[in-house]
Amino acid sequence: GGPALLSRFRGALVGAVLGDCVGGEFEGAEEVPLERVLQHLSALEHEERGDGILQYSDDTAMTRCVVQSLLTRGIFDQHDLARRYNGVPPVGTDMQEDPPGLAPTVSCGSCRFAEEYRSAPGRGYGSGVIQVLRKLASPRLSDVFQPARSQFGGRGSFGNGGAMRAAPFALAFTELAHVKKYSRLGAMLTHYCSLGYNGAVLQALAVHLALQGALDVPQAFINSLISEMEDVEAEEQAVSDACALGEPEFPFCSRLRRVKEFMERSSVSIEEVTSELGNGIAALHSVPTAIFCVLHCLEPQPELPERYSGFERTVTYCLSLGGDTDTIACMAGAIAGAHYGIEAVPPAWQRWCEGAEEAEVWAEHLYQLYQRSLQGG
Ligand code: R7I
Ligand code: MG
Ligand code: MG
Repeated sequence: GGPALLSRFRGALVGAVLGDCVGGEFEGAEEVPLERVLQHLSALEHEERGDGILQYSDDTAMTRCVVQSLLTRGIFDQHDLARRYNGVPPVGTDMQEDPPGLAPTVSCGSCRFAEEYRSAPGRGYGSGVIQVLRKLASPRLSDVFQPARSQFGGRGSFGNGGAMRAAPFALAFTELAHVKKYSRLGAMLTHYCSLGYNGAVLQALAVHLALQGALDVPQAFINSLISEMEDVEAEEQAVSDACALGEPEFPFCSRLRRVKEFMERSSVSIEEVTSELGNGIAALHSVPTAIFCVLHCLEPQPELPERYSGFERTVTYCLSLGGDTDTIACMAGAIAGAHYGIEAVPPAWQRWCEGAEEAEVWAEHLYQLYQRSLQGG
């Protein structure tokens, strides 16, 4: 039952891009009246828009690196991915040509990567991650994880930059163990702290489960996430990072349990969500929040327009939390898109969001890769 798998793939990637694009408007805002969010979104329904296209930020720029690396290499390749993050065309690849398996409409030329790199500050990258990206450009670098490891006094970043680009790992790998392993490594290239890369694992797991239709039974969905993360967070590094940063043991699990408590309540205020789950740039303060947004909006909300699809409700709710709105909406958009499918994603929004069309193409190619993998090829 539910949407076809290809529709879920398209929903996940287009959903992530739209969340990033529409969420950018409120990034960093402390309080966002719902009225303003609804105004911002209804402006997308007009044929003409004075403000023009909504541009994507680093969330999408880095997601596209993950997608293109996975598609070009057909496997996880940390060296290829590191170069893409940084904007340097991978060595030994003639980047004037499109990689095998990619439609010519997808621009993969070196100009495009360089463009991504040059526009880095304008795309709103985290202040720490820019240093990592610069170091990844060094031709003398042999250990691609070294720059990330040396961040923040040697502990690595706990920002949500690994999690915001984790969705494609759920679309490229059919097996749960692979989704966990590669989303972790993909994040570790910039986020070496377990509180950073485990956020990416959690986000990839949520998308993976949503693709299987697991959100049809919300309680089972959150229980699966908690039990998977109990495993992930039992790792020695996770235990010592949590202790060093003054977090409780199993920090993601404890936030997910809070999500579960919220699900059982008849009403939860925005203030409770932002103070207890968070809306900040740390992965711990945003990935469980994004998951909550999806779960909370599975049912119609009295304060939202009745005609809104579940996807629209989810993104609207994310924006109304304020804080790191582009990233929370990007992550929740990916999960919600995987659950509801592309049919729930409004075409009007897609028209005004940069990168939405390209995300459709990524989805189709990742779907083909996924199907080949299912068939054992
Ligand atoms: O995580 P990252 O890529 O940033 C992603 C965010 C998203 O909201 C994007 O939309 C964009 O706006 O930025 O970038 P990092 O620089 O690795 O981490 C983000 C910020 O988190 C850093 O600039 C720090 O302020 C903070 N931070 C830390 N602060 C102290 N100690 C991350 N890790 C640490 C830490 O270990
Ligand atoms: Mg951003
Ligand atoms: Mg952000």
